[in-house]
Amino acid sequence: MLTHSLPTRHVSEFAQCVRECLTKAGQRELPSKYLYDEVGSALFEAICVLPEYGLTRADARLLEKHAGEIVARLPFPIEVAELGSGSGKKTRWILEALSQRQRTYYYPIEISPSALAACEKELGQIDLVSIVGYEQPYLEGLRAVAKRRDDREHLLVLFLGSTIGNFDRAAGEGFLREVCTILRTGDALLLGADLVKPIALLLAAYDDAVGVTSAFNLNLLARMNRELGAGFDLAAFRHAARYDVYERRIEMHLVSLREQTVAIPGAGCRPQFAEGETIWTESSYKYQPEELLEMAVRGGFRPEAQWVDEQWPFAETLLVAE
Ligand code: AVJ
Repeated sequence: MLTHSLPTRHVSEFAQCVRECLTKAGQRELPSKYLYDEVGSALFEAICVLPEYGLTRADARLLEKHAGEIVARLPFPIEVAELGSGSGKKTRWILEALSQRQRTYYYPIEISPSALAACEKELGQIDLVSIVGYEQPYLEGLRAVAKRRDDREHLLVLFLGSTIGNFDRAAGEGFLREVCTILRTGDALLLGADLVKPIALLLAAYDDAVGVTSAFNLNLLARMNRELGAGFDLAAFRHAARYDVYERRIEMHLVSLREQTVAIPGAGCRPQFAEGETIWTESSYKYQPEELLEMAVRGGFRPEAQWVDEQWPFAETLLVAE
């Protein structure tokens, strides 16, 4: 197994971002990608099996059910790149269907080294599938993958699990456009996105009874303690999931339970928090099925097909680069 990684950069980038995000006035906000250190990635895997969090199971169900049809609509030969592979479990169906037609290269692009390792373990044993992991940000990794293929090789990009929901709508569309510029005409993007559904279901999915999502969120404070020597008292913050009806998004916040000042030596700052003030740690935008098609068209793609899960509204949309 081969992994292309960029080792030392992350901690200092994290420190710099924490400093910028926590010292500015107004709503504090940390990018959600920092939730996924080794502990966070393990907690996210646990979230995926919670009864309240139907998203991952819906994604996997659709891929298992329609892998044959998805693969039948792709050009050949083709290589597969996945943006944010996570553990890679859901990807098995696509790779197995593809490998019945051709030897397949699979490039998981993932900033979490532990998730990348899990993915290599999960998918490394499939016949006729070769894995080359890229421990890089999505677009950098995708550019590297796109560059190494030969002229006749097409690319299927997987962007599953509603990771697109972490971008706001404009940025999500911009991201699709960026992906499209890296691709050749006829290359494909399979986009998995969570759909709007009753608010009570969404709130429960992001604030489960066992408290795994709360731990996932609070781990960001623990991570700052571990990596930046910060002095966060985890008992002085609580997890909150909110739904913004107008924006159609779930927000995760860490609410300060009292007025407090926290030293973060590794980031060179001492942010103050008023009682009730929050750090906004994640947005999860929810979509209408047609809206995904419109975004994709504006991003340079032609919609080829869309599948929606019946049990938990979630869409798999197959897009072709024009
Ligand atoms: C992996 C970004 C799709 O937004 O639903 C799960 C992350 N956050 N529970 C999501 C998450 C809280 C998840 N994504």
